Formats: sequence, C-alpha cells, structure tokens
Amino acid sequence: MCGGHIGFAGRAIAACAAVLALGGPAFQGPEAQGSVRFAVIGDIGGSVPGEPRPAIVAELVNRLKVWNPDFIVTVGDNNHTAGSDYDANVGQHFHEYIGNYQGTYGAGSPTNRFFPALGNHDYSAGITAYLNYFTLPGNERYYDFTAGAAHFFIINSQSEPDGTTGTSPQAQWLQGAMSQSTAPWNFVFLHNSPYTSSARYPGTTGMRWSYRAWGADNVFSGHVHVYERLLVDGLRYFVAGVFGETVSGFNTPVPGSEFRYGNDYGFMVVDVGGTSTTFRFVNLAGAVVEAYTQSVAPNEWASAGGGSYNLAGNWTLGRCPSAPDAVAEFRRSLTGPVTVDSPVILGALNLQSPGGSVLSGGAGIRLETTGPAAVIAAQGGNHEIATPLQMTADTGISVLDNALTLSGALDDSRGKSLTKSGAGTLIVTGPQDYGPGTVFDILDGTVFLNSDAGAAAVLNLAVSVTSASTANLGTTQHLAALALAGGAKANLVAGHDKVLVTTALGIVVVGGVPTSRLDLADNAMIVDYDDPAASPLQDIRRWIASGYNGKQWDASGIVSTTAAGNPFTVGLGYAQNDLLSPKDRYSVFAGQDVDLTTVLVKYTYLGDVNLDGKVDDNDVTILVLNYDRGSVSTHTWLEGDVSRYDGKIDDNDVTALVLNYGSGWKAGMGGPLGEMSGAVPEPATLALLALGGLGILVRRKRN
Ligand SMILES: [Ca+2]
Ligand SMILES: [Ca+2]
Ligand SMILES: [Ca+2]
Repeated sequence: MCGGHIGFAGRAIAACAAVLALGGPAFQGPEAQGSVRFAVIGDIGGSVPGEPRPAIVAELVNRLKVWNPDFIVTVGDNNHTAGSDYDANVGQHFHEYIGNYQGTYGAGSPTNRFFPALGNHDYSAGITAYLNYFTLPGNERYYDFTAGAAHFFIINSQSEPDGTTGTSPQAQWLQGAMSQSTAPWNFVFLHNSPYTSSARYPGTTGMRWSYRAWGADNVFSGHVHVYERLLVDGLRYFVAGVFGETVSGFNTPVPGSEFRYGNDYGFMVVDVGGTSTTFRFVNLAGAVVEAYTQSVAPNEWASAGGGSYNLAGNWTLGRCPSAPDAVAEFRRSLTGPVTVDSPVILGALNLQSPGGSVLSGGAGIRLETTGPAAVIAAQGGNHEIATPLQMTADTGISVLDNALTLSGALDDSRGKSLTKSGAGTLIVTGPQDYGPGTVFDILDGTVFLNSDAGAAAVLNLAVSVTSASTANLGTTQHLAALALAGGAKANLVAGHDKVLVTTALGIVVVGGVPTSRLDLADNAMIVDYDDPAASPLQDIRRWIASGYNGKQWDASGIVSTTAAGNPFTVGLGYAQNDLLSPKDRYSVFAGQDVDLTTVLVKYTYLGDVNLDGKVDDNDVTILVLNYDRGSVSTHTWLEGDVSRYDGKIDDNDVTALVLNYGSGWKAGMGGPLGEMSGAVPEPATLALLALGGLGILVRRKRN
C-alpha cells in the first residue's frame, strides 16, 4: 500500500503507517481485553479416602482447567463427605482460585476466584467449617459480586436464618441488590433447582422467587445430578449439579425444558459478553455437549420525554445501562434532552429516536468493551452527544443518515482508533484530545472536524479518508497525517482563516495522476517534514498542477475552488521554506511556527513568488533570475512558475506577475493570512514603467 500508488508528501513513514493501520485495526482478542469466563460446578464428588469417585473428580478438574476460567462459581454441595474436609474436597483441586487460602495443597489466589453457594451437604456437619474455610463477601451465606459485564448473586436455599421464602429478608436483599445492578447480565446461583426434569428430585417450589421481575437474566442451580436448560416464564434456568456425584437421569420433561443431558458428569463454562453470553456444558470426556448463546435483552430508554439517564425507572429493564459492554438503546421519540448526571460506562450507544436526541449533562460516557470495539450508532434523526465522551476501546461511529454531532469534550488520549461508517454526517465541535498515533478512519459519508484535532506541536491524529468519503475541516487543524484514498475528498472550509498543519499528506496517484482531492479554498497548508532529503515539494507541485487543470481548479490533486472564480488573479502559491531567499524565509507562516524543512502553501496572487501576499519587486527579482523561457519543466512557484503550474518559467509567468503587480489583498478576496495586511499599493508610474520593460529585460538576459 505504501508502494508506487500512494504519493505521500511529508513524513512518509508515518503516513504509510497510518494508512496501513487504517486498512484494518488489529483487534485484540477477548482474552487480551479481559473478557469474563467462569465455570459452574456443583455437587462436587468427594475426594477424601473412602469416597467412590475421586478419580472422576480429578479428571473433571483437569478437563475444567483446560478452559482456564477466570473464576469458579458453585451451585452448592461443595463437600459431599460426612466430615468437613473442604481442603481435601475443594482446596486440593482449586487452591489457586481460593482467596486467603490457608490449606496445605499449594498457593492460593491473591484475590478470591472461587465463589461457592451453600448446599445441603455443606450443612451436614454444620456450616462453621464452610464459613471458616472460605473468605466471601457479605455474610458469606448469600452475597454478590461483579465481574466484567455481569453481576453475580449467590443465594442460600438451605437453612438460612434470613429465610428462604420469596418474601424473606434474604429475598428482599436479592431484590434490592439486583435493583442497584447496572450490569448487562444478572446471574443468580443457588443449590436447590426451582425447576428440573430430573428423576432424583422434583423442582423446589419454595425457591421459585420473582427472579425475572427483579432483573435476573439467568438462574443456575444444582442439587439434582443432571445438566438441564429450561425457559420458564421468560427466564432461562441452568441446572448443573454433576461434578462427581452419581448422575441421576430424567423423568418426563417438565414444561419449559429445552435441553437435557444425563449421560455423564460435567461442568459449565460461560463466556460473558456485553451483548451475548455463551453457556457451554462440557462432559467428562471434555466434549462440549452444548453451547447455547443468549443475547442480552435490549435495555431501552422508556421515557417519552427526556430525563436523567441515571434514573433506573427511565429504562425498560429497570436498571440504567452502565458497565463495560453495556448497551443503551434510544428508539422512542424524545421531547427533551437525556442528561448524564453520573458517569456512565457503555459498550454501545444506539441513537435511533425519530426526530433525533440530545444527550447532555456533564458526567460523561466512557466507552469500554471486553470485545473488539465500542459502537456509537445513529440514525433516523439529528442526534447530539453533548456530554463528554471518553474512549477506552477502539470505537466505531456509524451515522446511517442525517447527522450526529459530538459537541462535548472528546477524550481519546489513549489513542484508540476511531472509525466512521454510514452515509450520514458526523460533526465534531467539542474539544478533542488524542494520544499519539491515533487513527481516525473515515469509511463512508462525511465528517466535519469543526474543532482542532491537535494544537501547535500536538499532531497526534492521523485522518484517513477512503473512497467516496469526505473530510471537511471547519477550522485550523493540526494532524499527524491526512491520507486520502482514491476518490476521497478533503476540504478546508472557505473563510481565509484556516491552516492545515500536518507532517504527512497522502494522495493516491495512479499512473502518475492523483485520484484524490484536497481543496484548500482560500486557506493555507503547512507540510512539516523531517528528512531534508525527503521534501514533498515536487509532489505538491505535481498535485497542484493536476488540480489546477488549465484554470478550472476542478481536477484531482490539490485545488482551490475559490481561485476558480478568478483564475488569472489568484491561485495556490507554494514554497519550501529553506529554498526561499534568507530574507524571505518564515519562522511564522499563516500564524503557525514553522521550521526550515517545511513546505508552505497559500492562496495568494499569481506573481506572489515569496508568499508574502504582495506582488512587488521582490517577486520580480526572483522571477527574472530564474527566467529561462521554459527550458526546465520542474520549476516551482518559489522560482517564478506562477502561471499554469507547468514547471516552466516563461512569458506566461511574466505576464501573470505583471497583471498582478502591486496587488495586495483586495475587498472580496478575503482578509489577510499572516503578514498580508496593510495598504494596497497602487501601481506607481515608475513601477509600471519598470514592468513595461520587464519583458525586454528578461529577453536580454536570456540573449
Ligand atoms: Ca520540518
Ligand atoms: Ca511577494
Ligand atoms: Ca509557468
């Protein structure tokens, strides 16, 4: 890609790197980004002497560890032996998952990664041994914790002092704790299965609490020694109590039973994602018996008006989406802004309200995922995100139609890549902060950068524009690179007050012809290259010559559509700073500090060889020195090729200079950039006389 087809003016290596990166960001795998995988085991076979199946348990443990779960949750009966030897039955196998481990089998875990539920066998000799052995949150009998996109609730279906009925203090705790959850997933774990087709026990009716109404997404249980998946009243249950205790088989399936496996021992491996979770059952042979994927229920904004984002009652699931991978959906028409009053974390933000939407408030949204990329998707109206946005993940912004405006502060200081897709328009007006090496890939539609993506000496953002896409720069921009693919367009919005400052300008050249277009209108550009041997001066000469297209200023390359209105008067002048005569070199050009290894481009009068905005004797002198009647075809503007961009310095250039001699900035031509202010000199008689002799002068010189 960095070979013959793309011409880069400026810091070529940096520009190529930018374009390559834009071809397809190397997404990190889920593991690298800390996705959550946990195992579910239950009814653990005993491993103390005299137990019938310690070898089976050991084999199950080996099979489980192949999956390398981040943590393990149990559905009870952690200790099937009559005694209370948790270290032999649990620690022997899982000490590296157990926090505050005091046992004898090796090292524990710096943080607890083993979360048991209480089963009837844990009560066989009282639960003191259990409570002493494990270090768990809360009262250790029922508790909750969060991991990734999920909130875990472990409840006690046995002899719980706080009760086990659906209205008990324990149940009230569960309802209250779940109402505070902001995770995309709420998982409940208990020992006694509320529903099961097992031949061993029927479902435990007393544990059929209002899990779904309280916000649960799934319920895991054991006690019966089978694997079963059920859907009851819209809530999906998993039964998995087969980690070593006798497999019990099934009776006639109960209503809602979706999948049953009673042939062998096994365990569950669950991968939690922001939008979907995969539940696997793995048997003793290590085979995946089933892998069931469930998508998160959409959590939609439920209020017809605006209101506080953070108010749980404004959302259809009764909890405000805020967690890594969480999805916020706006689909209903809004009559007012939605205010982000407390910080929000999202993996995806879907703005589809007909008639548009406004997210305001100062608390801001942090985009964070465990998957490949965060998403902002807008369609169906003009939307505005006025609350601050922070990227902690690569982010795709899709605008299918109309416009999305980002008017709040945009913090991409970690340098996560941005990708714009969709035919609609993205408008960035808020302050922008990018880390070094940040890439903004415009795949489709139009992007307006109406605030500066950088600042003096802060050129961190590389903008890549692909075919049929457009980047409009509505203010002065400091960019690490601007890479334009074939057919791509970039425009500095006219106004005679903008400068594009970049270290690398990339334009695709096919067969020697530029195929992308940069319109500077009546503005200026600074390409600040590093390597003195790699000046982009000649590239820029060719690209301007292409765009000029015989006064039309309408072809690919670098153009000034403003100049097209007065093609005999104005155009794009350009120079390499260190090739100007010492007195003409710039330390400040168009308001920007510049070094000598810089190519300067400016909308100015034909004849303004030294880019100071005036056509005067300084320009005459340079042109005369280089006048060679077109014997050289690589002359540049700064030598006097001020007409036709033909690389020649001949009578056409003399004529253009003569026509504009004395010109300073005129009304209707826009105001000055940099130096170009002050009185417009009227061509004096003497000067006109001198110019009348210019043609003779230069002919004499050549003769
Ligand atoms: Ca430089
Ligand atoms: Ca001049
Ligand atoms: Ca010429």
